[in-house]
Amino acid sequence: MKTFYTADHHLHHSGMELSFGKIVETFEKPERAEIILARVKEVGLGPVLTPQDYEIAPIKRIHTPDYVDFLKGVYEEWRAAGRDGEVWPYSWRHRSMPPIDKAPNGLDARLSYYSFDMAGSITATTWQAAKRAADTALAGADAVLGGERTAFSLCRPPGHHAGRDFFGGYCYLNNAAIAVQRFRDAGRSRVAVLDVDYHHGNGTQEIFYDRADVLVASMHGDPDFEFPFHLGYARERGEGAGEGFNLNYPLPSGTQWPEWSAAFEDACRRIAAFDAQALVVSLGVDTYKDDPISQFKLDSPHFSEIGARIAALSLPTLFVMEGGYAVGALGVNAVNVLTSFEQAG
Ligand code: OKP
Ligand code: ZN
Repeated sequence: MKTFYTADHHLHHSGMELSFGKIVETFEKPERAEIILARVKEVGLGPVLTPQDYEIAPIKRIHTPDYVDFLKGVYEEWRAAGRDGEVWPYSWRHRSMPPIDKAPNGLDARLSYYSFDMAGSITATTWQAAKRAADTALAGADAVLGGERTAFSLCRPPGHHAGRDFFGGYCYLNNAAIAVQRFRDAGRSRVAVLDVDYHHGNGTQEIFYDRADVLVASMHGDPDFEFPFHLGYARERGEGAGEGFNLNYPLPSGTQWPEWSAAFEDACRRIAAFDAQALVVSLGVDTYKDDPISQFKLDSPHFSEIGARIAALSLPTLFVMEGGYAVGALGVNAVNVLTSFEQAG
């Protein structure tokens, strides 16, 4: 299996985050990608390749032009306003306030408009890193389109919380969604997304919610207690033409393998019935028992089972890296999915 990776991910590093009342080193740190890369090399998964520069067009197939311009330029605006440090939003539209239909003018107001939380900041080079993560996803999609059975896009920062015009949850560009659209634009008529990250992929859901050509299935911590909250309930099944093409499996805190794998099995069967021509896996391994920000109880061998079950779908499959914060086991867990997928070939 080819791995796509670029050291440009180092260009994004929010120094800190606010976690349960304490300012701590961010969990979404550059070391994460290096640990996974080291494990890819250790097991000899296959060649590690640098993605080309795809420029902006494939990103604008998913994200709005105004959002892309904002993300590219906001750090310079921040500096021009006489501020240093990192760009942080800090306040959002509450349900007691009217819905917003266009971007406000002020810098902080626009920061609020184009985000939903302050999990991560925007640094001087965040745009470049996010852009290269999107390139990494696109290169993986192109490898699969070129005839590879599978590929691994070792993206960082992750993407599944980013929507058409917003960042949040450590995510800036939705790498998996950008790859999905690449498959669609190359003529694959139906594409499935299987999001196994611990958190609900609210961005991916929003992007494809009204579309019947992309089936999105996600197992995650119930939004009644877990981030990103408010979205990810089972009742959200898609709208308009997309009705029935969004599948959520919210699960309780403490979920173990039997319950997780039952939901996963149901999702796999629904994907098989969808008759997809490509599969994009949003590969988060923060379902691991020792993950510092998550509440599920999967163990390292379970990630091998996940890979084998995905292989049994017999679909051209792109793995796009999302979350996973237990740095001690992160490489093993992520690569367990990939090696078992290959062995189950
Ligand atoms: C991104 B991905 C801990 C709260 C963390 C943000 C979680 C983002 C997860 N202090 N909140 O889905 O792994
Ligand atoms: Zn996650």
